[in-house]
Amino acid sequence: MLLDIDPSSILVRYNVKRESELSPDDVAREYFPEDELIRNIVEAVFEGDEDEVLVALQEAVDHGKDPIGLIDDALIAGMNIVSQLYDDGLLFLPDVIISSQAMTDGIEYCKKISDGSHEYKGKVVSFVVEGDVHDIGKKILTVFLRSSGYEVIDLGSDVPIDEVVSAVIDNNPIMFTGTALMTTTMYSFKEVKERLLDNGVEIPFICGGGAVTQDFVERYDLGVYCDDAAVVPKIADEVLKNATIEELREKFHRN
Ligand code: B12
Repeated sequence: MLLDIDPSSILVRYNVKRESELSPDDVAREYFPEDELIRNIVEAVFEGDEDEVLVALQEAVDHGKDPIGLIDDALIAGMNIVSQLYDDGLLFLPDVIISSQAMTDGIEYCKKISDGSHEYKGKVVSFVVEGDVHDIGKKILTVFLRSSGYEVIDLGSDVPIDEVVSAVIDNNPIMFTGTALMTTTMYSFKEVKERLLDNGVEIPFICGGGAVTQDFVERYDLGVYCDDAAVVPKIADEVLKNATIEELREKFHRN
């Protein structure tokens, strides 16, 4: 009875045959955007081609695209495709590192060519939690804040709790931001918050990054959650208008 079964039809039925024929490039192409100027940047990030990223960015800017807008629309879009394919097991860590470097170079370039002649509206401290090196999201939010006229004291990644607490106390910012990409590291947020409250600091603590959820952040005082770095300047604008932490949660948290 078993001998009557054609194995190749089983592979087709369960899509194994087709999937194994698709290369990462084939899969990525399905995610590339239609706008050619944006697509060239996305593709260059995907390929991890630092030189081509800069060439494609300049071309897009020459055609009227806003350099800061390109961070979200093209550079992050390219990195998101890489992250997706990594999660799906189609790319490996070296691919991710090469693409993230190309994206970071692109962000620096956008920062350089955009008009940075703002007056500071206020000061913000940013950091990635202790034990966590994932700093791409933090770099992005720093660029957005700076390009919106905020002075950012960027403490970097894998920042010890003591250092965060001292920096917030010493710099007296309007708010501070924390990034965590790992479920094991995000608990540092709570300790940072407790140490600051012990020191009488009660400013908004904006938290985000892959592992962090709104549910987690809502459970501690000062915490305001957001999943999009581009929204952080809008939160800062509200803080300048004296919005309370409850009002920030109401405005920026999802129902
Ligand atoms: C790139 C990457 C790396 C790079 C990091 C390079 C760098 N300089 O950042 C390298 C290769 C070094 C790395 C190392 C490791 N990684 Co890694 N990595 C990733 C990967 C593929 C992409 C992360 C990323 O940069 N995404 C793009 C950015 C733009 O997204 P983002 O940071 O989340 O930011 C967005 C939002 O969250 C938000 N945001 C970010 N910060 C903030 C802050 C505020 C205030 C706000 C409002 C918003 C906000 O804004 C951004 C969008 O606008 C993820 C998988 C994934 N799909 O996420 C794994 C991932 C995060 N890594 C993981 C792990 C486990 C590791 C390693 C332990 C090694 C390993 N076995 O893979 C080490 C950790 C070393 C350490 N101690 O930190 C796990 C974490 C699992 C978990 N939930 O705990 C993930 C999820 C992979 C996985 N599926 O297992 N990694």
